[in-house]
Amino acid sequence: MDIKQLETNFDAKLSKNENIEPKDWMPDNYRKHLIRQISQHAHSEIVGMLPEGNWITRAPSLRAKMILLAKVQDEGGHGLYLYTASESLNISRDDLLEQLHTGKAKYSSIFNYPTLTWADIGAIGWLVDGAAIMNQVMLQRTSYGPYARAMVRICKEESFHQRQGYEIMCKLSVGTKEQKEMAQDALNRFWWPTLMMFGPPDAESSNSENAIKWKIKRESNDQLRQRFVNQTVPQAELIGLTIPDKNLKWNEAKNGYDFGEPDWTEFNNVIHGNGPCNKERLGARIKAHEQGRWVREAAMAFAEKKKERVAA
Ligand code: FAQ
Repeated sequence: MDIKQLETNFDAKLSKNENIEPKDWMPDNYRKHLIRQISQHAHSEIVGMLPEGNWITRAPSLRAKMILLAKVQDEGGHGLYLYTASESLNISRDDLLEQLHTGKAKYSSIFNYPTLTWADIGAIGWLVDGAAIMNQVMLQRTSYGPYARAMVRICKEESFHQRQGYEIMCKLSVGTKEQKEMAQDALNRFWWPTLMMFGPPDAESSNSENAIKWKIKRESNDQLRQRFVNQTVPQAELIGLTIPDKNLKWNEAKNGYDFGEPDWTEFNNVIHGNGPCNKERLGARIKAHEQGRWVREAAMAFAEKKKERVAA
């Protein structure tokens, strides 16, 4: 089949909303775009384990500790589904991790902020997982089959994570004066970085045009950000917390909130390696990778021996 025919078949599948599968022909730029997005998503999941993992030993009760432990393990699992989906595009796990460790590949900006108090664990579950779900619900219908299927399972688990975080915030809000202040302080620090998770404004989003054309993304960064604000403001009001935005105001005409502009200079600094915890996060990942080397080598040696035994 000549290239024109292959392109026509690819476009026809997209227009019928059929998934593209690993063995299907796909344009090179579609493949590269997916490797970039899916692997950055995978990196976000495993780097995202770090700020929360930091609180496992300090959780305020056994129940809270078990829930947090399960959540952090889930994030590790999400990373694995997503690395596997990336590998189906003909790139090795070693290459993907190399890109993370050398700073060539990004991961979500949000994980470069510190978790200073237990309320931050509530804020991460409520806001960060809430934003992640808002973005990922549409990705269940993304055009690449292995990514779409991974997202179905991930979304189910993220919903539990979001409730876990909101429950922490609810409890703190009806606790002592200090506990309520702690919850408000976590909201103050995590609100704007959470809005940045959706990416730059549409007019500056260099990848969006192709992502929408190829049905990788189904909605734009600004549309999702708006929906997240609309959903989250009433949740904050319900538990007596205040969104730290002077410009937040219900707009009847658009049936949604008007809200302030995140600090995009801060966002650009964070995604280019200069956020509060970038060096610490990357350092921790590289150290974990080095410390796990003997496990990978032992597993490979075992697999080789098994192959030899089967062949003999
Ligand atoms: N952080 O042209 P766009 C989670 C980069 S999972 C860092 O708009 P695009 C679970 C972008 O890569 C959270 N970089 O890009 C969890 C691009 O640079 P590049 C992760 C960002 O791809 C919860 C440049 O800016 N979720 O939280 C960010 O169309 C709790 C221009 O941007 C996903 O990855 C950012 N926030 O839209 C785990 C979802 N925003 O690559 C533990 C899948 C933008 O050209 C605990 N990804 N950039 O060098 C997506 O939906 C998209 O990739 C966006 C960005 C929306 C993130």
